Amino acid sequence: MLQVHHLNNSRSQRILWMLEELELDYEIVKYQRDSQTMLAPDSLKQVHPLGKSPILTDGDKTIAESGAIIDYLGRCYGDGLLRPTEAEEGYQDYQYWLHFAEGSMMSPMLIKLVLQKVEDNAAPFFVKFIAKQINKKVNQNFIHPNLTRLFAYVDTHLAVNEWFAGGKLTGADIQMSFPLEAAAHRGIVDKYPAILNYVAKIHAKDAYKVALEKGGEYEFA
Ligand SMILES: N[C@@H](CCC(=O)N[C@@H](CS)C(=O)NCC(=O)O)C(=O)O
Repeated sequence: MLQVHHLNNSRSQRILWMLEELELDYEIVKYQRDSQTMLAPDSLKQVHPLGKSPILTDGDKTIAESGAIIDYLGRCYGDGLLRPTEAEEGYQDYQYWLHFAEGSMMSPMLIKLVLQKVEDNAAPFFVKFIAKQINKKVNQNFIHPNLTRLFAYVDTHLAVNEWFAGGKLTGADIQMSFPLEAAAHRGIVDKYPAILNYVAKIHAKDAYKVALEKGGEYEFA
């Protein structure tokens, strides 16, 4: 039986969506973030040494990294769905966006989030003041220009393509859902109508809704 080691409010929500799209039987093992640190509980390290979610187990196989899990499910269980073959149009785009989500999109978003948390939690006043100045400079010189370029690029792609790869829903869409949902939730893509439409479109899908109900707490939907 396929098992998803699922952390609340996390990237593993997209694995549940993928499994629902493929109409597969699976079991969810739920983990709860620490409310202060937001880290996963140590018990997740017993499943995989890094203790990050998602993790998929399939018999004696343990697979981590959401992109690798999505590709594995498409390859082993897709039966022609959600993963173009090498011969099909869209294969290269599928690979590209599957890697782009974590490889290019998530890093500046995470740096932005971490710096903001450092600023918010800094004390006393003069330390907070310094943290604010550092945050402002890094945002101005690095994060903002990078995110603007990345979002504009994604928005341009979505303005002329219904899905990320090959004209139909693939695992690349599922992988891209998390950074785009997180960005929409934080209000940092309000200037990008194609991204906002896309997020609304995936949220309207039946399989997405079922996954959401099964996964529980997920603040980005
Ligand atoms: N690139 C990895 C990232 C995994 C990751 O960082 N997961 C987060 C959840 S969104 C996590 O487990 N955080 C809890 C922790 O680091 O303890 C993937 O896409 O699977």
